Amino acid sequence: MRIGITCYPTYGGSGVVATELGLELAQRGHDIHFISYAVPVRMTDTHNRLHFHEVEVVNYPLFDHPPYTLALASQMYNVAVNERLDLLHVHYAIPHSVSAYLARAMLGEQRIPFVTTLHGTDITLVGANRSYLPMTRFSIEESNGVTAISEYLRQVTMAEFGIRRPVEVIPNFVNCDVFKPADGVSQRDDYASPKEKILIHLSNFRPVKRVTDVLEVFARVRRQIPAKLFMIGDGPDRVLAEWLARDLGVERDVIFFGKQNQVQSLLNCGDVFILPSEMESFGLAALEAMACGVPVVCSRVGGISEVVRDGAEGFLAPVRDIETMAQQTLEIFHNPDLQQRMGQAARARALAEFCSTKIIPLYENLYQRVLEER
Ligand code: GMT
Repeated sequence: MRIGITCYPTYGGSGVVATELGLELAQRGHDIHFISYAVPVRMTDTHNRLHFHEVEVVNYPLFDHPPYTLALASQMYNVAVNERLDLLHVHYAIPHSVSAYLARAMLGEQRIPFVTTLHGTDITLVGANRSYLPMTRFSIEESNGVTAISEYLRQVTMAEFGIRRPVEVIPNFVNCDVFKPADGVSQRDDYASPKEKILIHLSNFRPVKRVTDVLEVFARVRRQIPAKLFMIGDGPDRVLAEWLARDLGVERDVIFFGKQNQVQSLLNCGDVFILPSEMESFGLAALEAMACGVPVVCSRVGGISEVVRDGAEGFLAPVRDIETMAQQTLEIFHNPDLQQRMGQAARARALAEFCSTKIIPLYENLYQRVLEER
């Protein structure tokens, strides 16, 4: 198939999922055309079936806000015609599904179908804002196929948007051959002594990720046991986190890595991964850590409990409950048997439920159905 994929190219879960999907589909023989304003961050590999088409947004003094939605729709139309696309797949409803709707209408007789994948804040935050709600609901209803990345998100979408059409759950996935436990060689000696434990956090440092809770948990853990904290990623709350590390007196044990493309080699150094988010419709970063055989400590919100089972692959705690998360992290750090058991369970769950080999065919089936229904 010839598939156009649109996503936010920046550091964020929906862009990561879209890019990894494109890479996997290219390896399975499909021609993939990414259409966005920049090359997606994880698009580091080249492949003869992978292509990128930049959306140029022309600015003009009259425009307070450049009309990206329209520029994207035009570029979708161009790519669909020039590359004879079979379908478009957009990740994150706003504004991508609206652009796809416009491109499909512009294509007239050649109309190609589009699939929308909902990721989380496009529904829970942005979409639920009254100013965006009618357009988001319309473009979801008009999509030829709609998927949500967890059952939680499917239910929220149906209930809060009053959606009448079916929404299918296709969970996020991980390439278990790339994200895997370190086979003897890991970089951990570069960062920590053998008696130190390593706690890891990876996110886009938005307020919803509660990165300051990560620091608060680490400071409590650090009082009990020698440890290092890896903070991977960047975003609006990074400076806040850096200052808090200093205020808490742990700055020498915290490493801020910024944005990284090869996160698996850093995840491989970890003893525990922590994700204390206010909301998380899936928690892709936790899944990537699990695939590397790292136990996780997460807040019990949204779709996280569909990925992590409390007491099996790690622990879940109420949002903002820093004391419980610190206690849970220490329990794993103090007990190597528990760490090993949870790490193995985490890897096994990633392999059994969320491996790309299992999930990518679900997307291929959906594309096939959508093309047949057309
Ligand atoms: O981080 C976000 O809030 C935005 C969003 C994104 O586009 O990066 O993340 C969502 O999509 C990820 C990939 O499907 C999920 O793993 C995240 O749980 C989800 N974030 C939220 O629901 C807050």
